[in-house]
Amino acid sequence: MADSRVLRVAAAQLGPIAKDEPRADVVARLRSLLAKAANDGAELVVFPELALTTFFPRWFTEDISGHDHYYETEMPGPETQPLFDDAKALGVGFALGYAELTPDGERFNTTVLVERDGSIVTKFRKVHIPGHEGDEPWREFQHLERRYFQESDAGFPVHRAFDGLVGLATCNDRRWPETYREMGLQGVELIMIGYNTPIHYAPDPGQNALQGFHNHLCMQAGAYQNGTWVVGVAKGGTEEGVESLAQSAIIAPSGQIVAQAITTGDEVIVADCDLDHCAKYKDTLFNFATYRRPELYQRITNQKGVIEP
Ligand code: CDV
Repeated sequence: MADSRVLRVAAAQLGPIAKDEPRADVVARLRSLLAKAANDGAELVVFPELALTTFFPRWFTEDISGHDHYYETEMPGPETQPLFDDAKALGVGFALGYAELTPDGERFNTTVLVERDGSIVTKFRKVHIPGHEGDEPWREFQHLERRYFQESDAGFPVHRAFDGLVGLATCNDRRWPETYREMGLQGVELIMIGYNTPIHYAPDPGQNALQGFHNHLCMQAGAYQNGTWVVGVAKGGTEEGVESLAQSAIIAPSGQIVAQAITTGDEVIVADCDLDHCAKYKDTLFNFATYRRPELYQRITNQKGVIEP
């Protein structure tokens, strides 16, 4: 491990990506944000979920292959290779969300994590897939992630990278306490999360006004209860008529927000994340070995996660 474990991290928030915006133009935007972050001294840049395309799950297609052009069949591929080259040249790593189509025809909502030398640390696939699978034209706009992506069964592994223990989650994953706890139990020190969160929630519009609150609530609680840094990065603004939450934030192990985006567009925010700061929580209030007692309250649950009588 390096002497100092202060990692300068950038959250590279994106504004809207138009349906017809060429991949090359999007990559140019990402490269410009990466260069700005590197110029600000960042060693790690976190981009949002599905950062290469518009949020295409809002549109129904009978034949899923009609959306194949939104997916990457290789990472890096010819159009994304420049980002990897920049990372190596600038000595700055990144996390980038994209739609993945495997050679077997499987579709995942994936994030690639790249080290400062341009090498791939891991590819994380989203676990909690929200929304619906069938056509629901009554909605103002649809959220068809369950049509276009399958759930990953690989959970939330933690990786030795960036001189610490780091992990990933994607958008809806951030609302579930077990996401953070799985990684917390592995000693995670920094969790990277990209998101696309429409302000309008069709199943219960009463939640619309609370989107910003819920976004920070779950990430701040996850950080605090597991003594870890959390970097939450939005694709915000109004994309193809749909307004999405911005408010990207870098959160300390205390649960405090130490940096927050002030726009709904392309914006870089940075914070010095001292990975050693995690121990202040992991070794005291949240010393799992000493205080955590799941054996005193855990019950056997069935496959649906329901407690058996
Ligand atoms: N991309 C997402 O996972 N969005 C969900 C919305 C649909 C609720 C989210 O949890 O933000």
